[in-house]
Order: sequence, then C-alpha cells, then structure tokens
Amino acid sequence: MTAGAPFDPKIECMDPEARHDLQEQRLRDLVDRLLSTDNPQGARLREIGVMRGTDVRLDEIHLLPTITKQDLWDHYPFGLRIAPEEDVVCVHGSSGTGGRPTLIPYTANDVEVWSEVMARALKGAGASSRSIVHNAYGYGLFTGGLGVHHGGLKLGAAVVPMSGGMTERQVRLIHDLRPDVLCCTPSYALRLAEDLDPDNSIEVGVFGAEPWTEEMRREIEARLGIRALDIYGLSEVIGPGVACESLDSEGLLNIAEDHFYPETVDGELVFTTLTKTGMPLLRYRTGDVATLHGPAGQRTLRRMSKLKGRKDDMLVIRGVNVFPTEIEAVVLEHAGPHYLIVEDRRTPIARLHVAVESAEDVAPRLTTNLRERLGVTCQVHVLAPGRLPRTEVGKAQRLARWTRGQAPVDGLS
Ligand code: DLL
Repeated sequence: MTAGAPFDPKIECMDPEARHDLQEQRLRDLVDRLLSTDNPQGARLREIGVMRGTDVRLDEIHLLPTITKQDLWDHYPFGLRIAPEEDVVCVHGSSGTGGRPTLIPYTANDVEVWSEVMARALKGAGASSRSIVHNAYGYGLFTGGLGVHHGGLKLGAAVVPMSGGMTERQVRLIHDLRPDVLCCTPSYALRLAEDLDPDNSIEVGVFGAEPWTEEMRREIEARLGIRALDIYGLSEVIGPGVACESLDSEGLLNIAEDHFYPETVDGELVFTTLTKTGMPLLRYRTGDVATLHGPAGQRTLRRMSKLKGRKDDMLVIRGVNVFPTEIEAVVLEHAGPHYLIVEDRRTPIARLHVAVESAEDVAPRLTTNLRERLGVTCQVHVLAPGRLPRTEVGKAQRLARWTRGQAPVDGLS
C-alpha cells in the first residue's frame, strides 16, 4: 500500500461527478433541515424565496446567504443550534478574536463525522493502527486535543493524550514511548525541538491551528528530522480535519469536501457543513485567506493552499497590505524561527517592528530583504537566542499591537 493511503478510498477517491451529486443531495437535506426549525438561517432562506431543499442547486450555492462570526455572537451561546437539546453530546469552541467566546454544540453524529475526517487526516499522514500518536494539542474546549484523539481512536492507533505544556514531561514521554506521530502547533513543535534528540522516533508531524509558512516547515523538518504536514480546521465547522495534507498531496491540503463544501469569496474561505446536525452552518465566512485547487495523488478531493493569513491579521502599513506570514518567510532566511511582529500604532502613521533571534547582526540584510519583498520598511531588532517568549500552551502570538505604554517585548523603541 502506498504511504499516506486513504482511510476511506470509496469516499476520498470517489468519482468527482458522483461526489458532486452527493454534495448536492446533502446540501438540499441541509436546507430542508434549516427550514424545518425557526433557526435564523432558515428565516434567511425563506426571505430569498427558498422554501425547500430542491429549490437549490450546488452550482448556485453562491446565491445563498452567508453567515459570519458576528451571527454566532449575536445568537450566543446556542441560538443557531437546530438539534434538540437532548441530542447534544459535547460542546467545543474557542476564545476567539478579541477574547469573545464562540461555542459549538456537537451531536453524536457530529463527533462521528469529526472522528472520520481526523482518521483520514492521520492515515494520510502515514499513521496506522500500529502508530503511537503523541498528542500535544490542548485538551479542553479547544478542538485540537480531542479532535486528534477521536481520529486516533477511529484509526485504531494508540493516542498519548499529553495536551499542551509541561515540556520536560513531554520530552521524557517521547523518549520513553517512541511515538511515530507528533500532533501539536508548529510553534510548539519548534519548542520541543529545542529539547529533543535529533534521532528521536517521530516520523511525521501533523501541525496546525496557527499560520506557518513553507520556510517554517523546512525549519521544523530539519530540526526534528521528520515530515511536517499541515492540518486546518476551525471549531465553527468541526475543528481540525476540515482539510489536511497527506504524504502525497504535494504541499496542499485535501479538503474533506464530502462533509465541508468549500468556496472562496474575495480570497476568503467559506464552508458549508453538509452533514452536521448540531449547529450546521450554511456558507460560513471563516475570515481565513487561502486558494482552492484541484486534486492530486490518490485522492479526488479538491485541495486548499496553506493559509496566507486571516483577513483581520492583514496589516496595512502606509497603504501596503502585509500578511504576517510574508514576514515570517523572509525572517526565516536570516534568523531563527522565533520572532515577533509588532505593529506600532502609537503615532498616526503605523510602523512595523520585527524582533528576531540571532547571534549575528542580521539587521541590515533583513531590513533590506523585508523592504524588497514587502515594499515597506520594518525596524528590525536582533535579540540574543532564547530572548523571545516561547508558547508552551495554546496558539503562538506572532503579532502584537503596540498602541501606548511599554513595548510588548524588551529592546524596542
Ligand atoms: O484551531 C482547530 C485546529 C486544531 C486546527 C488543531 C488544526 C489543528 P479554532 O481554535 O476555532 O480551531 O481556530 C480556528 O485557527 O480559522 C484559522 O485562522 C486558524 N488555523 C487553524 N488551522 C490553521 C492552519 C482550531 N493549519 C482558526 N494554518 C482558523 C493556519 C490555522 N491557520
């Protein structure tokens, strides 16, 4: 069997036309389900004259109303739920932008969908029932820990439920249990690499939940001696497993599009949860920026690019649009993988600071390269290795906004 083979070949390698029919059927079922309750999404469909599922076609999905994070907040906590209360088996969510929580109720069906797409992700990364999966994503409301957990169990692998933090203990268990699969954020993989032997047992990493570039991938692969694959997802849609690279997907992420129908609107990813029953979303605007591509390798699923960033992370510096990931790509050519971007908004004309770690004075070259590649001048600060904070739990904060008072990191002026 080829490395990274599909978990469910009937679905993952399905004839695209047959999949289109399946998606359309599922979309129509979803529309019927939304219309059958007094859910706000059903009301919006009625407003545009959609009275039953057969009124819609998959090719015309772009004519249907979208839903946003704001709608989730407006109906907090469970106003968009359509399943009866007794069918909800768990709740997940994220602290979210601006610290406002988003909560998502899951039915047993939703957990099953989640387990399945996560089993696909792990199998595609080369894991099998013989694998030991060291899972250092946080367990809790955050979907990373339990998402990998459900998928690992479905695949029949042995999951080590480490959760985040307590790095010393993580390193010890990696040494003692010899896992072949590591699941965590890319920034935590780098943190672990600082303490792990280069000849560790890990063969592949399934990293996501935060933006990371190709340059960061190379850095992690070199430091840990592994293949590093990207996994994408968001709690509103299901959690990790919405899309994931496989060993043969050529750097793009296979989308579980039989469950999550993807579109892009002005560069922004939009997903429809075709099969969810707890809190399904029709055309959810993710705020994430990526591109959609055709299939490759063994699967016939469409793929998406690594995320370029989030719409709300885009920096506008003197009229120039800059994504933090573009800065990361340049930084890694000159300095270590730990860095912090500071958007200095203390004056009406914003400035960008980039703090990096290096033993050498890389400031002149890095400043020139950033200017050439981004079209803006950044103030580069070179700190001694180890000076920037590491993220042990949760998502790395690569971007800080400085509006007044002290600098977010020492050494900036
Ligand atoms: O981060 C789910 C997840 C867990 C994905 C573990 C992958 C691995 P939330 O906490 O709801 O869910 O945050 C979702 O994180 O809209 C993206 O902006 C960002 N994100 C998730 N995966 C990636 C990735 C989880 N691979 C938000 N690359 C999403 C870049 C990512 N950003």
